[in-house]
Amino acid sequence: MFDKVLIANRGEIALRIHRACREMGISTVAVHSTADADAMHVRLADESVCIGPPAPKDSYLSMPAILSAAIITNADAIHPGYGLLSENATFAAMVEEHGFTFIGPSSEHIRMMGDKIVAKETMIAAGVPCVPGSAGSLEDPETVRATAKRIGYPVLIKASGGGGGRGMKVAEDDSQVVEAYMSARAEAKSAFGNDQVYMEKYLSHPRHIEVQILGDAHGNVVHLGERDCSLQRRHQKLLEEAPSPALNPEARARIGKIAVNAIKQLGYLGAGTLEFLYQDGEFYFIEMNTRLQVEHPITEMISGVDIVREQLRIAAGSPLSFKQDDIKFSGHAIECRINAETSDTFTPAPGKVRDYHPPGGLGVRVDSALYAGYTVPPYYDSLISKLIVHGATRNECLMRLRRSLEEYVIAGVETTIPLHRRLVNAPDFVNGEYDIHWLERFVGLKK
Ligand code: MV4
Repeated sequence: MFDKVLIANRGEIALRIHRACREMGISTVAVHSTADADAMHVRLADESVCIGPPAPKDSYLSMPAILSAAIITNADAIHPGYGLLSENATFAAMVEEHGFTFIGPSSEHIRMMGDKIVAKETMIAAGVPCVPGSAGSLEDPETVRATAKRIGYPVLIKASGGGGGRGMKVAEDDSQVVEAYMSARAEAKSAFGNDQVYMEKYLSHPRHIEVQILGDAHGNVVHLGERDCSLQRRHQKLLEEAPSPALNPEARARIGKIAVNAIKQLGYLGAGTLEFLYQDGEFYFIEMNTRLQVEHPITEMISGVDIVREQLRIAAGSPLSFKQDDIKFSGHAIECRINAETSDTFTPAPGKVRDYHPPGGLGVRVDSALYAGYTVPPYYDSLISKLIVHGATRNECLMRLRRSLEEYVIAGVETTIPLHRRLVNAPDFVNGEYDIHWLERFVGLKK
């Protein structure tokens, strides 16, 4: 096992990784920008290195700065967390070339899944169900119109370099499809420097269901069940739950098998997530994330598995500490993402936290780097806390979540807590009846 791990991230996820390391007897190195000198992840780490000015491109995204920090502290491995450099194949390769272990999959798997066309082709070859669509990239307007006609309108044009919803265009009929194709290409070119696009049948009311998997260097692959991440606004998730209230035991078993089978064929190492759309009883693979995800704690709560601990074990060449049959799924978990944002327009609202009182008690977990007196800086993501609640049943989980949201005090900055308090009482949510479009309507209807 490693003696020392450098954590190339900030905020709550840097703390989360620090905690797993300390419980394994591993010392930690925090890196931070000048804006984060007072951050909790820096205070808790065994050592810290200032790697640059506030702008992420000059600090948390600077590969030379992070590698230099690893060299001078004599770290063994680097954990990238989520966002930032976590899905940068060049960074993963560079970490390994400098003699450190990248705590994540191979740079080849990161690169493969970063290209959505290659990812989809790979999954089709592995027998994973995908949305009907074009075979690879669309090269000319004639093929575009013929493909759309074959799969049937409405269709969706997606950027191969995209993901997370950027650069998508819907076409309702033949009169719109070439225009949609041209504008998707232009947008993709300027956003990702890659104008490759592909086409899929547009699913009108799916749920977003993702499966957490782990693969080790000894041929073991397990899934840790699914998460329902349908509650999103402008591709920003607000609340996630596990298991999905939309799946019956048969569908759950089916998607678990599909995910494990795919990952075995890929020879994938580390933690990963397969994203699916689920509509009318069918799953359709859309993308794979090759990193630890923000919402991983709800999976930990229902499976009892410490996902970051397993990431560290896998990267060190150890086998997973359990087999599929050892995992006993239990109860229900929900995560509320708490952002420092205005409640009306979701604009970032950084500032000083005057008072801080997180909820606690049985079944309540708060992943946050906040403390009273901390100033939320304006340069980074506005996620400041994750409230994660577990209950024996979905209803117990909801009752506990409501009382936790009642208790939670974050004074001085505006947060999404008031929105969560409304959401957990909305009848559709309480009934588990929502798709990927439901939240946009809910936030639009308020007051
Ligand atoms: C889709 C879709 C409907 N049909 N693909 C958006 C993010 C990207 N990861 C995939 N996305 C979608 N792909 C087909 N063929 C609808 C979406 C979509 C969406 C997906 C998941 C969660 C929220 C979403 C919000 C809008 C659109």
